[in-house]
Amino acid sequence: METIFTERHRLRNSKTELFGGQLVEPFERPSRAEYIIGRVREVDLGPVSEPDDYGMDPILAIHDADFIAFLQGAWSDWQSAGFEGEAMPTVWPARRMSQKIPTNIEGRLGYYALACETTISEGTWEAAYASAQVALTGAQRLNDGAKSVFSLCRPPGHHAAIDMYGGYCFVNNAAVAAQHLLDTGAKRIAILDVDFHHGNGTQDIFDARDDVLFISLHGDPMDAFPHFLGHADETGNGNGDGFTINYPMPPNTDFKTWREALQRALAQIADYAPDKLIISLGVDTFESDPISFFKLKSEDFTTYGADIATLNLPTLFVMEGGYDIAEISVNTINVLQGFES
Ligand code: SP5
Ligand code: ZN
Repeated sequence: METIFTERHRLRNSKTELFGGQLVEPFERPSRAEYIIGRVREVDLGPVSEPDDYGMDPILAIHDADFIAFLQGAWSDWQSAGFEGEAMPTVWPARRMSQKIPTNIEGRLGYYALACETTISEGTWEAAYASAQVALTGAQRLNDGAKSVFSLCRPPGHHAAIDMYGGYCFVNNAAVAAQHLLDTGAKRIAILDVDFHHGNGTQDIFDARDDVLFISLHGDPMDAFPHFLGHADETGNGNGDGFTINYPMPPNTDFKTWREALQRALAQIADYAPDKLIISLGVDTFESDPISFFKLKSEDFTTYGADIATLNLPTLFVMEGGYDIAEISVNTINVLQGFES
């Protein structure tokens, strides 16, 4: 399997995350991608290629233009305001307040953030842009006839909504890739999100559409981030009614239970008969992930990679989360090797 990767991910190197009331080293850090690309090379998964540059249009096909302009200017605006630390919101347009977009950077941060653990730092936009190009290049490889591709995206994307960032995500890489496939001939795309966290951004983007089936397996939002989306009764709206499917699961869910949800999801994808499949691949379902609560073991990742392959669809794997530094590379590559076995 070919891997698409760029060192430009290192431009996302924030120093702080708000966690437990303290500023800590971010869980989403450059070494994540270095471990994964190291394992890709160690097991000789296949060639590693640089992304091509598809420009801004595919990003603006998914995200609100003012939101993208905000991301592009946020670090500079924050510095101009004279702040010493990294950019983070402290106020939100909460219930019954005005939804007018402020001009001031502190107001704009609150307007566009869905969470404040994720700071914006120098290079964040440049890395997010490059990460989207990694996803786009992988999607185009499927168009060119590849059976499967691994887009080693960093920063991740599935929490990024039409006009919101957070959860370590800025641009929704999987959604940008899906739209590219639709704009280049596909009629239907399925996105299966196996990251521990609900893919609220992807759900938001395709909520009212029937040309993308979105299915997510995740920690129940009653207990897990992002807390405010991902319930089982969210099934899509308008034309999209029935094309969003959520499988929230409780703390300590083991592989047997998780795999039952996966098998149901795979049957639903087969019924939908998409032209291509995108996997939002987070490995934070691992039993010792530091911020999650599922109990998958390393060998389970191989098993479910093989399960996904039974769909026999052209498949793009887009990297999302996974934070147990020592094990994420093994678990990620286990999925890809299981798929190819
Ligand atoms: C892409 C992705 O996986 N993003 C996840 C972002 C989660 N950020 C908030 C984490 C809050 C975790 N609280 C867990 C407490 C564990 N005891
Ligand atoms: Zn996650």
